[in-house]
Amino acid sequence: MTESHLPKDFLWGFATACYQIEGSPKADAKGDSIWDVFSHIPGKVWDGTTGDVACDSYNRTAEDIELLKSTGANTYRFSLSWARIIPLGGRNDPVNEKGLQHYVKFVDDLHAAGIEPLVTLLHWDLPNGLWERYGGYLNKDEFAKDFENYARVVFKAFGSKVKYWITFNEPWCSSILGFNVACHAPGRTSDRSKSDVGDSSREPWIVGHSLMIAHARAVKVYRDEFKAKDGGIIAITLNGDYAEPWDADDPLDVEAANRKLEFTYGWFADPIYHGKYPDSMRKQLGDRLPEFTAEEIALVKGSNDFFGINSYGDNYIKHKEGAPPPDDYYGNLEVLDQNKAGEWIGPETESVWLRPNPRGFRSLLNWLSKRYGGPTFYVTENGTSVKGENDLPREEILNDEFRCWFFRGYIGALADAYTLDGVDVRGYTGWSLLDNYEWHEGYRTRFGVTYVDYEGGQKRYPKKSAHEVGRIFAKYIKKD
Ligand code: PNW
Repeated sequence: MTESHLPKDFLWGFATACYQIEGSPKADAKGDSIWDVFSHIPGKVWDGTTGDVACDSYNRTAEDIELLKSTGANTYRFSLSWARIIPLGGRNDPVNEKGLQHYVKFVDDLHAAGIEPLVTLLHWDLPNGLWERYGGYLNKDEFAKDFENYARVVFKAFGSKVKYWITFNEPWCSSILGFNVACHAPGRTSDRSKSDVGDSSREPWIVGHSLMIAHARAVKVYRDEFKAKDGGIIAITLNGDYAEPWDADDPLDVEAANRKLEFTYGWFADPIYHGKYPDSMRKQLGDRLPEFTAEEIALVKGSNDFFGINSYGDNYIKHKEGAPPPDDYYGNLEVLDQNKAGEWIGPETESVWLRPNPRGFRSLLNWLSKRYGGPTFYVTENGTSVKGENDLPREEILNDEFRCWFFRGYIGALADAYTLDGVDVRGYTGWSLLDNYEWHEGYRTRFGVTYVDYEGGQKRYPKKSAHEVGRIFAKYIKKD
């Protein structure tokens, strides 16, 4: 029997996103993002909190780097705040050197600590200036031009210091959660009990299309103007959990499970790897799903140097009968936690949408690898919340055996996918380095391997998992 392993030069570490950890929303002339605005609207966030302070990471970069070092990590994934770099966001708006240099210094400090930076250009916090000016992602042409300009400013400032770039984090969330479910900024939906504005049947698909074009344009800029001298690679990070049939003997459930993966991953990955949207999406959405022009698809096809994936849990999928309502975004199916036999897909966590199942993660990597011709994968997020964690005394929070179990299972599944199935995976950043602002859930849901005491001055306390992840990778990564 083969012992599962990971390659010698494997990158591993932890991930964060700027709005979730930085705080200091006005520091050094930063502009507002749509999340600065959204989080301050009463009723949008479960505990009424905002990211105004969060983990105070904007003022604690040295502390965060020390923390990373203490875990043994060799990689850190973080995101840049576009509104710190170009406060109003647009291509004719001024660049804010202070905001830009904050991140250049951070990257220098990471290198000095022996940590490879993996940089996300946009993790949901669109400059509010662009939202107000032309509706942000709803205006494909304006948005793509402004994103391209922002990307160029950043590529130029960092040069060869950054070798791993991610254009967007999870376009699925920006589109569906922001323009249909409305739990994320800017909170638009057809559901008039939640918002006066929005069209869930059309806007998410327009937003997704804009994000694809903007991604592809930024990639083209990097390849044409920077790649030869700076030597980095660039891609988009997609999210989605694995999907298994509710009744494995029902071909309609088997088909529905596959369709769910098409509606999450395929929506963005099919155009990049196959040059078109999935047939299942075109069939259900018709002309509500935008068409690529010949010029657009030429730009989008092939626009990934690697496949970035964020995945957490697993689900059982049951097909639905009849025609789907116009706001359906999963492909006319039910997403369930139990199968026909009543078995749970995995244990409960603090997140209603997350039930871990390591076996499903291995299956997901195989599904993606097979469908997209064996690309190189970087897992850019994977982790778990813990049911009731926030209510426990600190000593018990620090002994997060459940999270350790999660990482053992998932990293083991990753090593199995690499060794036994031939999935080409080269890196992994766990979510997250720190407990942080879990968007509309506020601070109650904790994903960190480090406990952050929000009442006690944002002091950091590493949990057991902060060290366990390193021990797990030490076991799998080849030494010679
Ligand atoms: C990711 N879902 O979001 C994000 O990239 C992080 O910023 C976030 O903190 C983390 O996961 C944990 O939630 C997701 O409902 C949020 O399937 C929700 C879903 C998926 C991803």
